[in-house]
Amino acid sequence: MTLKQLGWTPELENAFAPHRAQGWVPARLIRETPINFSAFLKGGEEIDCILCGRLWNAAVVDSDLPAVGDWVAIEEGDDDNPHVIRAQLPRRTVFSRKMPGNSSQAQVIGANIDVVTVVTDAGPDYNLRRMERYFALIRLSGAKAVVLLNKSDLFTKPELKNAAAEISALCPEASVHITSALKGEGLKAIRSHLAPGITMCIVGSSGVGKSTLVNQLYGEEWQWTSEVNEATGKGRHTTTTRELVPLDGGGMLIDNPGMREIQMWTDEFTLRGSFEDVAALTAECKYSDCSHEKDAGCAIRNAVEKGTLDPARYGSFLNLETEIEALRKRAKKRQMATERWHKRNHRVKARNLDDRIQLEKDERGEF
Ligand SMILES: Nc1nc2c(ncn2[C@@H]2O[C@H](COP(=O)(O)OP(=O)(O)OP(=O)(O)O)[C@@H](O)[C@H]2O)c(=O)[nH]1
Ligand SMILES: [Mg+2]
Ligand SMILES: [Zn+2]
Repeated sequence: MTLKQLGWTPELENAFAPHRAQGWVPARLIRETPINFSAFLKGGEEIDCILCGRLWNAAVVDSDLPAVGDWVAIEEGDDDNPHVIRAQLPRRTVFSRKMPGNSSQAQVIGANIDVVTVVTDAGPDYNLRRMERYFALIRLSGAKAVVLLNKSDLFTKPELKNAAAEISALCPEASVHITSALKGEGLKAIRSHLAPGITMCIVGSSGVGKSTLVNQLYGEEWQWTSEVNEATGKGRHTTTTRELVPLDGGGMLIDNPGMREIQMWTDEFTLRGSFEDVAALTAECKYSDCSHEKDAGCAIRNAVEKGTLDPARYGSFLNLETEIEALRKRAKKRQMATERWHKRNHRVKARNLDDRIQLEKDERGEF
């Protein structure tokens, strides 16, 4: 496996020049655990590596830290010394979501992703509001969107066609395919988005068949899959770590654990992008500060009443605004806390002479 097959580009080669001068080698991260990382080197050799303290300290938020899909510079170790990640190369794209829970931080799902494939079905998992959120996050990432309506063996043709049409209407630029991972149907359509050097990140709720698809595309068992719980209709939460899988036919997949929570981690720009039609209506509201709720002459509410705007879509437009406002407040709070922490931390550090010398070296870019 060459670096190019792993997604290496001339831009990365340029960015890597100063690291090569240090004697470090490029590698792509394929797995992360709380204590270390795994990576592919040129030639496809798999190594375990740790992060150097300088990068750890320099990260202001978790999303600054290396993640699966990132390209890094490795100082190679030996029998007594571990391989160490010394630097991280700029990301071409990054697919993130808001971290689960109350944090306003972003969680990186995958770096340098070309295609994000959302797996769902035409039944229990089908949820257009959730799809809207996925599309907003994919737009923000810079990757291409693909949606799979999986488990087609369990649904009728009209059900599948109708679901595909509704999803396409939300995001016309997305490719929507009907698949059955169980029967190996629709694999060709998925493969059409893959090529040497291309990385596809596979996301979706638990039990929709992500790992089954990865196994089919890989050609043998790569990930364990679980039986569906007959009572709930959901698969057990089997995949626990995200992992980059290279395919023989070219391209790479990142299998992910099922996502229980896909929250907005986005900005106003992206929000407008996914609600352009609704946003265009706001210009016709009678009052410029219209809340689109009870105000008279609201063009959005009129559209709902006339039947030209889906009431559910109107609801999620209002919710997204509220969600983003809350996100902004939390982000600001966090920013202030981070600044305070930094000031305090630097004062403590500076009291110690050794640390001060190290700090100055760090600032000069020495290690
Ligand atoms: N009928 C049918 N069942 C499928 C299909 N694809 C997957 N399954 C079944 O759905 C269950 C869950 O599949 P997984 O591949 O483990 O699902 P997952 O998305 O990886 O789930 P997590 O790892 O928990 O996120 C398994 O029992 C699969 O056999 C399909 O196309 N049709
Ligand atoms: Mg899985
Ligand atoms: Zn209005």
